[in-house]
Amino acid sequence: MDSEMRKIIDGKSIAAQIVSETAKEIEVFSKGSRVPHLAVIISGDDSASRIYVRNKIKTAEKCGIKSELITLPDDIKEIELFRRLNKLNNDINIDGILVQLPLPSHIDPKKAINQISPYKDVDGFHPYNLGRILEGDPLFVPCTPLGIIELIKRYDVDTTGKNVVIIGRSIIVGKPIAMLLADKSENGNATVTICHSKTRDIKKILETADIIVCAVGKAEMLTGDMVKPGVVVIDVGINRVKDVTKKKGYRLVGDVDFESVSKKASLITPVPGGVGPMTVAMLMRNTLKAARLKCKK
Ligand code: BQF
Repeated sequence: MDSEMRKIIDGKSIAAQIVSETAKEIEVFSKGSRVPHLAVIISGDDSASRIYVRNKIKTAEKCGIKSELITLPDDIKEIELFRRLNKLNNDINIDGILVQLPLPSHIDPKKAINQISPYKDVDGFHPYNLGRILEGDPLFVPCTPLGIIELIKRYDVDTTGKNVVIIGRSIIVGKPIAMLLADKSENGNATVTICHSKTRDIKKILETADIIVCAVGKAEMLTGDMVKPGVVVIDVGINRVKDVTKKKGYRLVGDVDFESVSKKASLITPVPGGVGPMTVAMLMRNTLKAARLKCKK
């Protein structure tokens, strides 16, 4: 493998490895108990969401996780969605519950997530689970931050005392990954800066960055002139850009301009095939964890 290939983080193959490790663990677990069971709720016809849900169910199958897809009409009443969630919470045969976001605009996603039992919350979006990250004693960590930590671990990226700059402050990625990397833990102990749309002089801040996590949802916003040589770059973005040469009429790009940034980075995640597959792999781990949790109760 030449050096240009070595520096591209292969999220796809690490994720496949994790899926096969998890499948083995589930095989053992299932013998003493039963197959872990995941419920996935989707409402609305967001085309990206449908692809994501299909990925998750296919991957669950590979792991030996039983999954149940619940497709609700996009004009579903909030109260009806809550009733469904409550039923799943009380169903002893369900280990993990996931509500695919975005929900239709008339439903408040925070209220919906609040209805999920924190012990079945395999996406880790419930305030209880987010609070446990703040406490430094996480239970369910959101899958994307968890996947990023796992990539950092498997690529032996040392975070102790390093300057990490996170671009994006979302509750699903930016804020949890910031906490995890700053935590007193094996893959933490970093000095973390969170940047966002109101940050002044982001270029000045990026000059200090040993590691950059880019999670803003703006196609190719991070360019080579903004990073220092040797930087480790984690690209969380998945953006569709028009491309008439493609069958679908679009292609996927990250928040990072791969072409220019990869020339300066020592390690970089591609899009697709970087963080994305890791997100799905971590969902499998969280589902097994939920099944194990239930056994203890
Ligand atoms: C890849 C997601 C934004 C908003 C809601 C593999 C996925 C994506 C990319 C995937 C994502 C992103 C998911 C690749 C699930 C990750 O090869 O690069 C897998 O399925 N994801 C989601 O469920 O909701 C999202 C991103």
